[in-house]
Amino acid sequence: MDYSWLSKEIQRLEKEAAEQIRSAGRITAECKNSARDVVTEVDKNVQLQLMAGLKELVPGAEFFCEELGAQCRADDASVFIIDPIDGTMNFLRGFNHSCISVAYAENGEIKVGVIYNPYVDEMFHAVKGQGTFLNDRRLSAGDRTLSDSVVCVGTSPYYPEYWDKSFELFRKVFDAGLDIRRQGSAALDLCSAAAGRAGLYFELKLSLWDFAAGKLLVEEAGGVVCNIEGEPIVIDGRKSSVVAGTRKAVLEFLKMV
Ligand code: LIP
Repeated sequence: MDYSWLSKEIQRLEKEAAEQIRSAGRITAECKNSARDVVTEVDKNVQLQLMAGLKELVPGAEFFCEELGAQCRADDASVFIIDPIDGTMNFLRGFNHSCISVAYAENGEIKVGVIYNPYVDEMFHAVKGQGTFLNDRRLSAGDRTLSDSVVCVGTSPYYPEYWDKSFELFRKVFDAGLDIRRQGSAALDLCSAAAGRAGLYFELKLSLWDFAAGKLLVEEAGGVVCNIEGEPIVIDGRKSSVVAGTRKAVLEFLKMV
């Protein structure tokens, strides 16, 4: 089945919903599990707007979303995986570096990934088997070695048990590569890897909605995505570590882990 039509419709819905991000005035937030883990009314309203539009596109599809309570199984027959605002803290504090991320999966296989950064009007999109695009330009992850790479890193801020290991690895990749970037949006970090801007990205614990769409973008751009053990990531709803980038950089990184 060709999912190009669905990708185009998701792009349309994300651009429409992004108006809420662009026009947000004074933003209030509530803490979820910690002061670091926040959600705003805009997150919730963007999610509601997306769900209403997506339901029309694929009747009967289920939803696995950051701001929903009860979740379906992410590997059900037909599932939209949504992060309404990835980089919520960036949004709340005005860093202008957040995005909307939607993936569509069937039986645990991601078929469509769409990530929109409204601040710079960058629409990253991929349909399985058809390549990755930034707006209308085809992307390649490239084949940089780690020593020739800028590395995006994530701090897993909601999981203190991962902080020591994360910062130990940050120093190792800083020494091995050109520099590191902590941008605050896993989905946009994966877009950076898909576009060849970053040769490597890793984060030791993420939710499925953070990486579902970006995983397809990197893979369709010729990059590789795995967990910190170097294993394939199973799309079943569980949280996971994520390592993504060029094959050379990922293999070099996994050796140092
Ligand atoms: C965030 C990610 C970020 C990660 C945070 C959080 P949110 O997503 O984009 O890279 O470090 O733990 O998952 O919560 O802003 O949608």
